[in-house]
Amino acid sequence: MFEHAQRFIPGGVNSPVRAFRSVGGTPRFFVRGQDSRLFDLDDKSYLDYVCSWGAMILGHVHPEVLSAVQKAAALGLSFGAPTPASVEMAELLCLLLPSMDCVRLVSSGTEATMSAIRLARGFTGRDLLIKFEGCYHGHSDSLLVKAGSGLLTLGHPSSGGIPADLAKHTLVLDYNDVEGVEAAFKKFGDQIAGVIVEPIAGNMNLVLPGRAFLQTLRKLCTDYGAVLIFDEVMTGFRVGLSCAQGYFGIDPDMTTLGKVIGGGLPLAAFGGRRDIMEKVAPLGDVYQAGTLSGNPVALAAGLATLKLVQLDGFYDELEKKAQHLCEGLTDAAQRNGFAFSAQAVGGMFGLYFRKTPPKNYAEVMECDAETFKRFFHAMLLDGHYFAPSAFESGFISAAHSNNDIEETIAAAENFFKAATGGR
Ligand code: KE4
Repeated sequence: MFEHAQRFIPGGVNSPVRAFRSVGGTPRFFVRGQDSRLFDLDDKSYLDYVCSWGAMILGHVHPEVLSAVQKAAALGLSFGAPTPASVEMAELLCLLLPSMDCVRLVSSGTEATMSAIRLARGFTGRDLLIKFEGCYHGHSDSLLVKAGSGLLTLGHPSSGGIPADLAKHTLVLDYNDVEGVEAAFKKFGDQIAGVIVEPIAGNMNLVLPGRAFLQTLRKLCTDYGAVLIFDEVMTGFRVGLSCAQGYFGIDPDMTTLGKVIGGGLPLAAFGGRRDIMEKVAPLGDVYQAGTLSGNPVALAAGLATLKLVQLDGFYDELEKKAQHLCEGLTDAAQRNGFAFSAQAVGGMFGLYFRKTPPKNYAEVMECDAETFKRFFHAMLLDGHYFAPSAFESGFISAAHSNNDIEETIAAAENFFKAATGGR
């Protein structure tokens, strides 16, 4: 199937990470999901720790989500016009995230962050954007930029097709480097339109923000009139009901959301302070639009999902399971002499072939990616599907049972016991 796919789809995949390039081997083609499991073309089952990169927080084919989607679909798939459900979702997001006065719905995280950046530039009349090495915010042009050669030198394209003239308006700093951020604001302060950050980094594997990092971003953006954008596409309703901003008690000026809020269907959002959001067309001169924005069927999946995550104890339960997995894997690895660590926040986790969890991009790069590859394939063969990259976070759903997790820990134990050269 993979060979056949490559005849019609570049690399045989519709998103690069799915091609298994960083772990080698042949990607699995899934045909259905059920609760905590996925089933491939050969009907082999896998415990799913990717959860569609975080979206499937309730597990696959949750009956209440499925029935909401079926009901909505029977009433029409798309109207390209306002619907009551879009107002219900917008109101719910603003209720759950007090930092958001109003919000616009879009269809992907990339659209959300691309729009938020354009808005920050339109609102401030400035061009310069700050992002951090190792953070991923989707694939819009201003975000596919890597750090300049020296410290505080303006960015260069990290992808083909990005004009250097555009990339130079993005400054890439080190995640958790408080001094670096202070120096950047000192040097570029009144040119900075905004700072976009993953408040818990999940795209270089899971990296937690240092105590002062987010507070420093908040203070400097306030002092210099720059827009602080928390990209919570991954952390939003994944780490807790008040997202990462509630977890750390910091209000950004704007927030981007995705994944969980769509319950697996294409739904994302950008929102924030009213004075900023009022710059968006048709109120203001920052244009943004979308044929399927606020799609009624996607809204049905998202609203059904967000209803269920609000149930008492949902996130405590989820985090307990994620921590159980992390502790079990760490214990199995370390007892067999492997340099291994793991950590969980809410329903997302990081596994590292390194003695301690990395605190920044450079430390992430020290993880033993070769051993991760061996771990990944041994677990895949045994029916446990982790993200096919050492530099991605893992996810757990409410459908994962403790037995599922014990099964995964036992499989890992077998790998660590059998694998020679444990360090
Ligand atoms: P999408 O355009 O893929 O919906 O969202 C982009 C995005 C924006 N911001 C954050 C913090 C994200 O994590 C993402 C997407 N995350 C990746 C996982 N590393 C999606 C998987 C993929 O690219 O196929």
